[in-house]
Amino acid sequence: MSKTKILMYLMAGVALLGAVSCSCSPQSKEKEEPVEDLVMPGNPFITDLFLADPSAHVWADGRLYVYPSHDNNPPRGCDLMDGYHVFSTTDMVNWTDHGEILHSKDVPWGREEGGFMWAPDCAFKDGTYYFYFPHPTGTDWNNTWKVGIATSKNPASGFQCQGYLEGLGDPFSMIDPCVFIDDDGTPYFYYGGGGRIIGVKLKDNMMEIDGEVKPMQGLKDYHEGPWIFKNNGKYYLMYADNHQEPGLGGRNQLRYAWSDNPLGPWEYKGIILKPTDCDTSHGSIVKYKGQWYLFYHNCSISHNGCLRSICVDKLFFEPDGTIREVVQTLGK
Ligand code: FUB
Repeated sequence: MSKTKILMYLMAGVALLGAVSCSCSPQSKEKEEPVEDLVMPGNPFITDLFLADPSAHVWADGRLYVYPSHDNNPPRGCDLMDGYHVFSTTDMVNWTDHGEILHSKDVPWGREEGGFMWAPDCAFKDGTYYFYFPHPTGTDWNNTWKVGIATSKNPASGFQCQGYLEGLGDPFSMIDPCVFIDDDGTPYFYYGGGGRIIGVKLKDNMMEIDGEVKPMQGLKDYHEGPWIFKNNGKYYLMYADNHQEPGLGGRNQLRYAWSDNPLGPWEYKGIILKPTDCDTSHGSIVKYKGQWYLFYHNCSISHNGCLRSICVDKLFFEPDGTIREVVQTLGK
């Protein structure tokens, strides 16, 4: 091959590398996909089970999956929550219940009494689905939390317990895990209730943290339930606050902050969802078929804060990237 040809190939290679790293940069604009104006299911959209804390993801098979926690009926506070189910759809109206994917009895290191299978999340990397769930090891549940990991080659079946994340620090309120994978494939892990929120990079094996955990700075009135996602180069962190309603007690709202870095510092931006009829609030935001959606829970079927139901509404961004407040819809 002539020297000129080699030079030409080298230059083309450099240009290609530039293009690839450019499309991964946090500042890059996302490719617009056409918006499919799907008919909404009406809220709550699953009515035969009590479910809460929905984590929604779109996987490569083109389906939208929801990984909620499961409020068993009758409840005893949140103690008896157990037996995670997974749901999926292609149109928001018809939902498949894929059945139970994990129970406390499948967790070898879990507390003997079972229960306390609280808000989970799921991530996909290199052919494997990683299901993260908070669960205590002891009777003194709030001081013995761990974040367990179960893995599968399928998004809604075959999950096997693999152990738990080490090095996360103080187990008090070590709940509400959330995993965010950046455009360059770097995974980040977040967790935290009781007003404390921690973030850290994960190793590529998705089962070990990579570096020191650090508190997320700049959030206003953080309580629990972090959800991190990215839109047009900005990182967004949604969370439940400590809002109290006079005469009613806790009526948490969903707030958000943004950052140019997945581990902050964050800039508080506003409220996404005012209180539903539940004391807790916890949700996720996902883009499906060109449209953004907010998943969350309310208590509109049971009127009981421990028997919650999952809901979904469309979510819109303003031209400056801020999020327009979502007004929950009820019924069909
Ligand atoms: O569902 C149990 C707990 O209630 C979750 O971990 C919190 O986010 C709240 O929704």
